[in-house]
Amino acid sequence: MAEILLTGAAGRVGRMLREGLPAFGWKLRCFDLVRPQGAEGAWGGDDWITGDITDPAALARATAGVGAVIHLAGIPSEAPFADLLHTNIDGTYQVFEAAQRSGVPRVLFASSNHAVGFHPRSELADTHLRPRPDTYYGVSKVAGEAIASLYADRYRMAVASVRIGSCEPEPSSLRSLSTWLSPADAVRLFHALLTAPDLGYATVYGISANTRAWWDLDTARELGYQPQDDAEPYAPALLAAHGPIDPTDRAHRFLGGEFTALTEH
Ligand code: 15L
Repeated sequence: MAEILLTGAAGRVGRMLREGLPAFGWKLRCFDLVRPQGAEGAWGGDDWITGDITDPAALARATAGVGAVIHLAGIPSEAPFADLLHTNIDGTYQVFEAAQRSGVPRVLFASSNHAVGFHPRSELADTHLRPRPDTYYGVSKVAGEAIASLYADRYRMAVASVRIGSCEPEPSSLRSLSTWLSPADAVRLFHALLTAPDLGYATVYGISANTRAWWDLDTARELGYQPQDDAEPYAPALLAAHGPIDPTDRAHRFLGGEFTALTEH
């Protein structure tokens, strides 16, 4: 199998994919601002490139010869607009541009549920929801999805925008009973998207097979994703600690939960 470039490899989701994707046969090349302690052994030498996600020269080196890019790098929550413009929007443009110049045929972009976070949570949301960001962070993910779509159409690259829910070891809130993406399912989802034969351009939600899911997994399943986890076994303990669920609370009224109340200037 070809080597895969993982940007944002030092981050939370990056670490999960670093730990899980090799078991599916993938060889990883990692990219981040820093090389985390403990990553020296398995990720020594040329397998870990340190650099800024907006640096075309570093990205040219990082994308040379890889079979696909998983682009996770970015600021993961609300921040001043200028910072998001630099790291998330320009960074995503630079990654797609470097991938295109290096002839990389497939790029998987880590978008977020916060691209559509201001939609009220009424029924199971499909992947055709219009962008409705809940934060400047959400705006940066909408922009990233637009860049991803452009590169798919203009250069015929296989591209997916993955609107990740709450990717954490265990569901940590009542909201994440609906939005959880287990680490093992995250690995299954990215593996499916790396291997899907007719990807074209796809938008998918990144969650586990949660009984209380708010987002439709049909598109992801059609592309080969077979989630194995469900947040439901964690419900009794979470409900005992925080419950019962109040549907008028923003955490449950909007897809983006409490992000809809964040402001940052
Ligand atoms: C995200 O996009 C964030 O990166 C993550 O930290 C969580 O807040 C997640 O969304 C979520 O909605 O739970």
